[in-house]
Amino acid sequence: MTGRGTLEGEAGARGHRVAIVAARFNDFIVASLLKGALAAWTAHGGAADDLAVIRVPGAFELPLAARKLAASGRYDAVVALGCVIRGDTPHFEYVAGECARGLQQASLDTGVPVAFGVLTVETVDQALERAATNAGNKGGEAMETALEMASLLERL
Ligand code: INI
Repeated sequence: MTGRGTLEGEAGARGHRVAIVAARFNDFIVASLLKGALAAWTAHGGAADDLAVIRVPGAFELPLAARKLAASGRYDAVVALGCVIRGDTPHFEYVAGECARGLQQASLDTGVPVAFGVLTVETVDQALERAATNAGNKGGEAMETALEMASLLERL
């Protein structure tokens, strides 16, 4: 509780179980997102035994795996990691759009937080910026969001 009538979660990992589901496509970026997520898990006190990492082929496959993990009852939150780069084809719209829609649906259907750690960018440079090893790593941010939401849902 931070002030009268205000309720928030906090990003503590201790005692929580989390699944990370990460796409292999564009792994030169996703590997950095995964590193960021693992670093955030450890920094917030998470235990190695309470974290599972699951790999899927691409961002399009993230929602189904995330939904099954969320519905399993084994995890307090799921973190989805991937990278969709626009390139020259309309494929981007389908992959990125369905990935985002499906992950939100997985969360709403199961009541388990699913954090959106999927980069949807125009260029490789933009992806590299967001997967950097500093504080701006979107994988780390997604892990913190998942932990905060898991904590909040316990309090609501
Ligand atoms: N998957 C990604 O994760 N990122 C991409 O940029 C991407 N592009 O550009 O095509 C991509 N495509 C593969 C897709 O996610 C599925 O794995 C594939 O269509 C099979 O279902």
